[in-house]
Amino acid sequence: MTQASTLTIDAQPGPFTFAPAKTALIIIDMQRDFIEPGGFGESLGNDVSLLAEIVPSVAALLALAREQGWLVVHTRESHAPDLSDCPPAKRLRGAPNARIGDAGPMGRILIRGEPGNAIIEALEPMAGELVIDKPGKGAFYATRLGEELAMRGITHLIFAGVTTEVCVQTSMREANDRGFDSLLVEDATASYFPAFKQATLEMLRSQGGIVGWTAPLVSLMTLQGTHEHGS
Ligand code: TIU
Repeated sequence: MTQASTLTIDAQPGPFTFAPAKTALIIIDMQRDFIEPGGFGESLGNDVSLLAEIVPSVAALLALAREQGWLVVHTRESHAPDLSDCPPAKRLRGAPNARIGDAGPMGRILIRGEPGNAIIEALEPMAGELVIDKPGKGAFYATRLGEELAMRGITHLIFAGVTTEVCVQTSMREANDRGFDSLLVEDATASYFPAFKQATLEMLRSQGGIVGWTAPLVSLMTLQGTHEHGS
């Protein structure tokens, strides 16, 4: 298969140009803990239905990435069962119904290997895709993500997932400081707070793209079926 060396899509604050062979889709934390009732998101007092609404868009984006041959990376916010990678400041913050590590209806909250920590069924990772367990909000902090991307010569990142202003924004800012060009897919990300999502989209692309680009899914879907098949 041969591919166009670069592609350009409509985005804000301007066109986003990327080389498919050097691009990764990063799907942030589409795990049951955040999307389904009974997990970490709900324990913090949030209405999780707002997040479930984006599942079809993220699934369409994931299918496009697979068709186009982009590297696919799934992240999960998660901690070791002994909580050795969970700072007390994170566990003790606020007054949730259940804290990280406590038993919930989907197993221990935000703990690696528990049912609630799994990526939702509609977005299940395939063989060959990377799954990165991250103890922080950012996908680069205390993970092997930076090395995995460097090893593959990845320069451009397309972001989706939850929540827009917490783990997605933190990861995109970490990526920016590491020299990646990043684009956030507007309707493939969600927040428990719609106003925070909107503010995040605007701040990321402000000042000429101070953190990166944003685009609706339809901008990317124009690529569907466009890659060239050759020898
Ligand atoms: N609470 C919230 O909005 N988000 C998180 O705790 N983690 C992620 O964003 N994944």
